[in-house]
Amino acid sequence: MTTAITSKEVKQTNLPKEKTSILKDKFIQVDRKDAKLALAHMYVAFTALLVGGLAGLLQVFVRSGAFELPFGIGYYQVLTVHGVLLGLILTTYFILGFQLAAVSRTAGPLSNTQRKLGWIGFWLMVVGTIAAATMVLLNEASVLYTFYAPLQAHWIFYAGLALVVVGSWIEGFAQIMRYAQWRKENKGQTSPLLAFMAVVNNLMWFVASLGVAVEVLFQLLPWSLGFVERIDVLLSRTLFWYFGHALVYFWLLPAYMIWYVVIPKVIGGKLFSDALARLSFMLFLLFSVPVGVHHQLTEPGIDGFWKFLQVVLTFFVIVPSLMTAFSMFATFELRGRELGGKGVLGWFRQLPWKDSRFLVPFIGMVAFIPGGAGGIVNASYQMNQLIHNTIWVTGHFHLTVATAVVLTYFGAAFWLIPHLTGRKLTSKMNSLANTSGILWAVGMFIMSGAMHLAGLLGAPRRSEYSTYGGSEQAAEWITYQFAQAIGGTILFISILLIIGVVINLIWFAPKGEEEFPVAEAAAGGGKTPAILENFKVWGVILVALILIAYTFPIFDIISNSPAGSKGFKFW
Ligand code: HAS
Repeated sequence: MTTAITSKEVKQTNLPKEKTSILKDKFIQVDRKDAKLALAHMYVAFTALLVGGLAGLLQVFVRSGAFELPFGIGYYQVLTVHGVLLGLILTTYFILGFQLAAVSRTAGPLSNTQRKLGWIGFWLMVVGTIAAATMVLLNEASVLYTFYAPLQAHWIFYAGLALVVVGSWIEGFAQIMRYAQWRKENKGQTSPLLAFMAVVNNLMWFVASLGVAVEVLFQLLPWSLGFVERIDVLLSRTLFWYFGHALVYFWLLPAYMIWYVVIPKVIGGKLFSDALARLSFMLFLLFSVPVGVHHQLTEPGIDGFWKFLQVVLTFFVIVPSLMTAFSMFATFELRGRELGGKGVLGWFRQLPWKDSRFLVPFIGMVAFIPGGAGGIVNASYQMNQLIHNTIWVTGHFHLTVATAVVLTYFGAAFWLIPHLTGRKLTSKMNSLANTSGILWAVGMFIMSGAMHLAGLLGAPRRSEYSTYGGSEQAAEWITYQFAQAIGGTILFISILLIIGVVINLIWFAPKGEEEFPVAEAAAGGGKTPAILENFKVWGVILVALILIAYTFPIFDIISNSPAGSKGFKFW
């Protein structure tokens, strides 16, 4: 069931070439040794969810003005725990574990060397996570998840994050090796879609994380170690956002893998178009990096022309998401009509609303409609002046990463974890999972809605509760802050339910088999053009775009660099 299929074996089947893609389904299970590695990632990811979620609950309580943190714990310390654990740790571990399972499931089991690399990467990440987390808990690194200079953390915090990145490179490299091996053994054939998508996401991650690696190694580490006294703040932020915006697509693409490939199978349908899915991933590879300056539209020191150029490129990166929306609607409608749905919306009722593998990610998709629309507002040069650094932005990313993305991850965990542990999702756990998704939707609607509205009234983000000296404007925000606390509490209850389901699926659910769903492409979708797998062509365009978008701004920043700033610790 899990042995690699060679091109010789493919020939022996005497199937016409265009039909051989069905043979990819020979791997219907993740290899048991690979499953162990994938599962190790899930342990860390869901521990991060619990602790990070608790930190989030404390935060909304503090911001309501009705609660003070005990034992001298600082607000910014808790905010750093929340952002780092949920934004960086939960996501990175889930993504790498899921992608590893997806590659093993669709391209075949990893070789011993590839798996060993996977474990080395995993343990490096764990060591790095523990080092960074210890510094945050000791209150030596309350610099939030963006670790902006001139806030200065202990050097061990930066070194820990660097280890997480290096570990993730090694793991990503192992996945790419397995994909390359598949292509070598199956010359001339279209590769399994999920494995291809995992490779694109890893490549994007390599290219993007070079920015943060340079920032950490050449700026933050020497500065925090005291080798240099001052830091060029604008350069460090530009390098961070070169990485930071692609980071959000590194989170998003695994959710898209699940939307494109898994969900159609869960609902009993087909993937709308293999070529469209690959094209959208290649467009993400091209446009997710040269757009980071849209996070710096209000910053002095970057010429307006370059800001404008990156805003234009940002509008290009919206296109693959619109393609994805189109593809998902088409998949749902085709399947709903196949099941007998009539009229304009009759197909909608036919979808499997009681299946948590579908419902929970679906809630994520719906949330991405206002989440994405908010992103378009943010990216609009003039409107950004209104919302930048307000809690509107926090509302935006709680709809995107903290709903669209993570609800899709959770929906996937509900079949992936039992698939890896050899257990079954029972109907009781399925109902609990659905309840958690619905609670999440309610909690997030209240919390994120209040954040958006308060942001429009000028409430700042990244800030502790304050009446700002009894100002009238700050008084307007308090009702919304209370609403955030109510929404946040509902979200925390949802997290507890999710953790309960996950614990059941790891240790207590009945033994059995749970499917790793992988959809086939619909007939009539056409043959996938080979150019979509030609990484050299796309790589050249990517490098050209990055050089165009970043060479002059970075040259400008370095050549007009001021004296730089000393480090600050305000906590
Ligand atoms: Fe964003 C700030 C622009 C997407 C995350 N973003 C952030 C920050 C985070 C974040 C974490 O231009 C804060 C960073 C910080 O700490 O400072 N964002 C965009 C744009 C998009 C976008 C243009 N963001 C995301 C995604 C994220 C994410 C995805 C995480 C995963 N964002 C910005 C900008 C800022 C920003 C500025 C800086 C603001 C500032 O000034 O600080 C686009 O990619 C969005 C495109 C998406 C769509 C939606 C398509 C809809 C789909 C769902 C279909 C639904 C179906 C369901 C099929 C156009 C695909 C069927 C439904 C039925 C009802 C049947």
